Amino acid sequence: LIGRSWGIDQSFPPYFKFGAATAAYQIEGGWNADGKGQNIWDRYVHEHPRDIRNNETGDVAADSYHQWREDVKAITQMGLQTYRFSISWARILPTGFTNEINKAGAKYYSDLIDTLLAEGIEPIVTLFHWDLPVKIQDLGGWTNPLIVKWFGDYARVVFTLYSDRVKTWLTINEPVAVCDYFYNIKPYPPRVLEPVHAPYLCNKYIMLAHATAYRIFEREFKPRCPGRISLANNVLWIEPLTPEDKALAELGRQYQTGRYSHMVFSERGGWPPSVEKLMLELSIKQGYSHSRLPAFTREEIEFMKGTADFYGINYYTTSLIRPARPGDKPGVWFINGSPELNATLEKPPGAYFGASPILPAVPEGIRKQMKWLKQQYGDIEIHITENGFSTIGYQLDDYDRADFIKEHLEQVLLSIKVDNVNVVGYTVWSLIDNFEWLDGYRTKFGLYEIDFEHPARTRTPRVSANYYACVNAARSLDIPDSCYNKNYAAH
Ligand code: PNW
Repeated sequence: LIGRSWGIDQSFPPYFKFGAATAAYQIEGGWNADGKGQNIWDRYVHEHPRDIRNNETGDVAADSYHQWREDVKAITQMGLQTYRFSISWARILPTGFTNEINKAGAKYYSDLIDTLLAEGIEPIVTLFHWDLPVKIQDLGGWTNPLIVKWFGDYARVVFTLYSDRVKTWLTINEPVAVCDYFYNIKPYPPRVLEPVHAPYLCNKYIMLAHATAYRIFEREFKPRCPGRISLANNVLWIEPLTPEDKALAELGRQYQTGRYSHMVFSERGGWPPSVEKLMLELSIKQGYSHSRLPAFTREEIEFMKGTADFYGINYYTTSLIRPARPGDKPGVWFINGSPELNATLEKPPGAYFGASPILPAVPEGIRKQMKWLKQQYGDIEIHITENGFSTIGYQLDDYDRADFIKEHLEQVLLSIKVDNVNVVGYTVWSLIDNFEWLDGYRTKFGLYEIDFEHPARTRTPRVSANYYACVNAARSLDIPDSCYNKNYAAH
């Protein structure tokens, strides 16, 4: 069939997998259930309730710790092939360290995995989606080099528990958010405002931690339990505001994506050369005797090279870059700019907004980003690990979310069929409404609505769930208008 738009065949290749994604702290609740330890989000929402919209917390969230069978039902109703979820480090290791393994926590994920597999759904498991155990944070978190070993120890426990059944792994969700965002604004755990050194120390050790988990998996588990492992990078796509800003835009991409990819995916390894040079020159000018971007040893460079079996991307938005002008606010990188690049980011005209002011929708960006990744790192397999649209308040008629998914999947088809990019899967953010970090429960991302007033946290499919189920059943975007009806998935 020839599709209605773009003049290309609207069907997805047989190997392409549709799925949906969530993260532990955002859905589970059960924050102190059955011996779970505390993580930085547990501590933060209790100690600084006013920082979060309506003083909300993830104490109960969507209650997936108890209602997970309802999550599996939703995935089954839509007929999805994959479910991406994350494991709470402190639920498995209450102290953060391996001295104590919480049996109830281990069983929780084991039951979830077994039930998914019984329903024919492939689990995609993230080891870390921002919920660091408090003890590890108090010892310096991602700025302490020892975290590389500690994360490896945690990863080994998880691989031991589940690698017989889980075949796709993601180590870290959006290291650029963990390092560049959370150390740049005070009201975000770990509540350490230190944008000068912390982002770069974190950048080095989080990537070494990723590589360590990969090597442990490769050596100790892969031979008996084959599987694939990578990380999920947030790939804000960056375009020049004017033709003069072309070089700056490329530097911006290296700064955003290269700093979390080059050491793993490039042939040469290490930091992206342009960023390494920039940071060294800048640091010397600022009076430091070394670059603020910590160097890798030869050994570390070799150790990290090739530590991914595919590329995971979380794509939400595109920004335009230009040189900073007097009066521009010092940037929080990838939200509005960067003092290092002396650059400011602007929202592209024509972008359309959901509930989030920082994530306007720009569907073409996902295709451009993937083309760039192929050109930078070769013909690597790409899995879209997050892509989603926010709305406000209770409403099931989310035609805008269905359109958002359609417009992005159109771009994915163009990537596959025109650019010959090897995109193998797509997981929508998010399966269900959840705790949207500082925005509490106001901002909704779910294909399924959660009734947060109801103790059972009832799940109800939105129009977007029906639409997505239909696309998945047809394996095509060329589907009847009736797919926009309510209650399709329930049938
Ligand atoms: C993602 N940006 O973070 C996270 O992985 C999810 O946990 C979160 O719920 C979701 O986005 C929606 O916010 C992002 O500025 C943070 O481009 C920032 C950006 C993108 C994604």
